[in-house]
Amino acid sequence: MSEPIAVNLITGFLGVGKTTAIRHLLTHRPPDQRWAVLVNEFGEIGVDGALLEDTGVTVTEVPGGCVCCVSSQAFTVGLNRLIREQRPDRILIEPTGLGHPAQILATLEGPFYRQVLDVRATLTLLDARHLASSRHRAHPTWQDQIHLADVLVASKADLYSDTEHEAFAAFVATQQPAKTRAALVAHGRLNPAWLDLPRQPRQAAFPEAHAFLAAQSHDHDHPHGHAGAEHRDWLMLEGRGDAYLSIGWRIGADQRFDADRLETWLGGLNVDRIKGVLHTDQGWRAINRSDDGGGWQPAQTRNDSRLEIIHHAELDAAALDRALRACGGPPSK
Ligand SMILES: Nc1nc2c(ncn2[C@@H]2O[C@H](COP(=O)(O)OP(=O)(O)OP(=O)(O)O)[C@@H](O)[C@H]2O)c(=O)[nH]1
Ligand SMILES: [Mg+2]
Repeated sequence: MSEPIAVNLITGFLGVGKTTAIRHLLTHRPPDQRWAVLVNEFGEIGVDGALLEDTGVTVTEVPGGCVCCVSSQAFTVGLNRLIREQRPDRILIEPTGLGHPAQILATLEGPFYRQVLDVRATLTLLDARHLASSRHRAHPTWQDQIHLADVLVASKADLYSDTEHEAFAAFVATQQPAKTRAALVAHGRLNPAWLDLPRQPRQAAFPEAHAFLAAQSHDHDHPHGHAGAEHRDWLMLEGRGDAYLSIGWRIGADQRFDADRLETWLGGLNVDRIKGVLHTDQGWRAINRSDDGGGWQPAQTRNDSRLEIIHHAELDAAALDRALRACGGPPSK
């Protein structure tokens, strides 16, 4: 029988730097090993796969909310296919930043995968600036992700003040049981050796988190749990869950946007998260913006444009769709 496949969860709240960290870890994979990535995105469209496209590593996407409450079947189908087709030596799993990782761990460690997977340390990224934010600290998902961490990483450490460094150290000292490792990391430069640390068994500390998410994720429960306008070359999908809202588009590549107009429009939007890869009059361009800003980068040619907007309050989908169309898309019907 072949060796079990090493698996790690790279978890943490929305926009905290998980995909950036995975990109870094992938560049440190041993040359004789095949690694694969499974991403479960909150948004219905899925952009992280496109953002990792140039790494040369196969990325399987399971879009549409938190896999635990929602599409655990989509998750296992994606995982099984990945195992069968890729036969990887290691799988890095990025659960949605608005997801509850306990159920994923329970699935991975359950009887079905016992012979196949070797679940190692869970690496949780935390933005130490959120330690002072009651909206984050009170969020059951935020708490649960940290509780399940074996390695707790304060990400984006290049942006911290001394106070935030101290707040992280004090927070780490309160953790029970103590974390296997804790570290401040800038630009996703996680130590690849952490991936081989063992996973400490931990019960989900917050059963109420699951109940909260199940209630909040109601719209995702249904296989078509989204409102959307579907045309062949212009698909818009809305998702809702965990007290957040997402609006995403998938658009045929023959649609070319005006890069300057896109930049002005998205630059003026006051939302938690924007990410996308779009075909523009200045070529393929990627945007990945969280609280800290984050600009445009050149991207590889693809066969569709993708954009996701995520926010913790209501979004006007029709107005956003009109605004995107005004950046060079077809007029609304
Ligand atoms: N300054 C700084 N920016 C970072 C760092 N890590 C990530 N970012 C930026 O933060 C934004 C979000 O990074 P991602 O890696 O996409 O975050 P994520 O956790 O995968 O986001 P979701 O999958 O949407 O939850 C991007 O604009 C990154 O460039 C860091 O260490 N320092
Ligand atoms: Mg990501």
